[in-house]
Amino acid sequence: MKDINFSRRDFLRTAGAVGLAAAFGGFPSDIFAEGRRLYKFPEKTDLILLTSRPPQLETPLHYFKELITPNEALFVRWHLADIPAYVDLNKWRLKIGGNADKVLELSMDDLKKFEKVTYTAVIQCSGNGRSFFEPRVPGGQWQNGAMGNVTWSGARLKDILNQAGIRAGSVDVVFDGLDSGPLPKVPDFLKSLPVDKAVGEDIIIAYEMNGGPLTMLNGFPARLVVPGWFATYWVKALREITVVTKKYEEFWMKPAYRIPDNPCACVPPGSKPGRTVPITRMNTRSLIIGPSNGANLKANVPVDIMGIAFSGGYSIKDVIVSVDGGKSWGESRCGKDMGKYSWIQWFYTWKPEKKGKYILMARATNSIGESQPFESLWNPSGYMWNKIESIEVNVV
Ligand SMILES: Nc1nc2c(c(=O)[nH]1)N[C@H]1C(S)=C(S)[C@@H](COP(=O)(O)O)O[C@H]1N2
Ligand SMILES: [Mo]
Repeated sequence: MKDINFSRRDFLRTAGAVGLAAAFGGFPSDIFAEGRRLYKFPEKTDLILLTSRPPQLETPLHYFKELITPNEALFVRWHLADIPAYVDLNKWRLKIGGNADKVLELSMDDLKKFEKVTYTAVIQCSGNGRSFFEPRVPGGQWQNGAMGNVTWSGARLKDILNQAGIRAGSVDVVFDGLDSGPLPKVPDFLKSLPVDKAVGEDIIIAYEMNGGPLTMLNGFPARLVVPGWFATYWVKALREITVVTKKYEEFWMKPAYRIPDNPCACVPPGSKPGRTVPITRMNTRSLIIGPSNGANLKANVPVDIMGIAFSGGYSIKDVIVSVDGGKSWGESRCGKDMGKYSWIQWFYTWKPEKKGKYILMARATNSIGESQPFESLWNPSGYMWNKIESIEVNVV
């Protein structure tokens, strides 16, 4: 691996020169994971760097051996270069307005007066796994680390909207964060939910992740959590919520973050879809976390194959495992059930008898029968990757 000529001292000098914005630059570490150099950003551990401005950081796979992803290891994805580097809670207010009876301006203390709801939910970028699509698609070339499993706490969005009093004729609820882009070139990152979805029981404005405050890069002081749905809706560093009477279709809802409007959300590789709809619920996925791809195992020694599985708000029914490239399958044992939005760990004990190369595969099915395809379902944005993953190990 060629070393890039960039010391920490150089970095700090560069950071000083470009001012405050660079407070959120990272610096390169000497650690590599999966052949990629890791970078260290404020409040985060060494993560895989996709871009630094805006920060896009991927979690190395070995963190997924844990049921819960630590705050410092959770992936980071921002779209716009100007992201908040500091928020003064004495001044920060979450404004709720639009087609409502009253305008609310909630401080953090106000937010904490609403009933506190806690659950564990997978957060996953729509483009997780994008780098595996063939033919390649443009966008962040994520491998499998644009996801994590986090215990979130916060106030129900429904309770807050009820306090504001949604008026008749409301259609969408629009969410805005503290980040901004170089307007008018890049539109502000605004996302919307249909009103019916927004008042759902489980949607929260989270002010805690894993029992602590949100890290700056993961949306301090508060973010939307839409469990079961892709993270594009989980607007970070919330500033304003607006109830609107027309379908909201600005840039980040249309044309961005849309999938082909058909049951597979796919089109023939290389082609363009006719009709599209906003991406919403996550599909079913499983991953093999251990042993790692390319590992050497010993013949006649039992090994616990371990992985994770999750789906968009429906529990995992089973995860089947193959150690012969998909010819035969056996059922794995699932670990502790942390609820329908969490991932579940699975285990499969295998004693390879003969030396040689083996292809290991895992396939999850959720409680409503949704599973994973043997061939990838292509779409031009590289969303919803959930092809059955396979890894190769050597028995020596
Ligand atoms: N304010 C704001 N919120 C945002 C985004 C953003 O660019 N700005 N990106 C969204 C997308 S696409 C993803 S994948 C998640 C990433 O959340 P994380 O950085 O906490 O992992 O944040 C979502 N919320
Ligand atoms: Mo994303």
